Amino acid sequence: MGLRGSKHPEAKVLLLGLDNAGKSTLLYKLKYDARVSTVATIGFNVEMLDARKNRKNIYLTMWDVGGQGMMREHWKSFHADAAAVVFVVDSSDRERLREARRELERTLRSEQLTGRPLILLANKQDVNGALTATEIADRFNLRKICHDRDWFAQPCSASTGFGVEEAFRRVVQTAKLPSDSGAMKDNIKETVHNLKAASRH
Ligand SMILES: Nc1nc2c(ncn2[C@@H]2O[C@H](COP(=O)(O)OP(=O)(O)OP(=O)(O)O)[C@@H](O)[C@H]2O)c(=O)[nH]1
Ligand SMILES: [Mg+2]
Repeated sequence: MGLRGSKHPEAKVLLLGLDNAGKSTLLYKLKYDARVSTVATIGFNVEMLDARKNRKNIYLTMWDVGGQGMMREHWKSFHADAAAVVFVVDSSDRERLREARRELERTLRSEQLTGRPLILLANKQDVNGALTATEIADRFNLRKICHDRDWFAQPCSASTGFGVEEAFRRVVQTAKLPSDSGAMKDNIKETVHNLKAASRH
């Protein structure tokens, strides 16, 4: 049974990336097809999205975790049972690309994320001078650092909606569904439980 008491399988998807990358903007664009003005996320947002995969209805629980420095220490509390990692990059912020790459590499080293697919979103393509998805994939050396997992680099703009549907399709396509939906049923409760435990130490 799923979270809503439904028998549809659920898959947990992590939205990670530096602060200001556009994760929350993307989440609400996907959920409400609306341009929502955001404030920096202290903590996380979680939304469920309906999708179809292999001719079945599924739910994706999208975890949008704050990207500010102090929040990054908590990213690992969210890693367990992730079906895919979506790493959002501000393609117009060349000065922080190195920092973004470092955080991505750190994330991919997590044992709990072994073999999980990566979808790199080259966001803010509407900004003049933004790097392309291919340029970012090259600068991050994705071919090498993702040699042991599926990956895809997708250009998008969470503000205008350009590339957002395509990005979602890629996530659904590559997400590794749990073979038994029961294994995922308490994923929100479990993650919150882990977070509470981590904050006590
Ligand atoms: N031009 C442009 N601005 C965007 C785009 N996506 C997000 N933004 C803007 O970038 C800023 C940060 O967006 P957020 O979605 O709050 O960023 P975030 O990744 O959730 O940041 P944290 O919560 O701090 O981790 C906001 O002012 C957004 O309006 C985009 O595609 N194009
Ligand atoms: Mg946010």
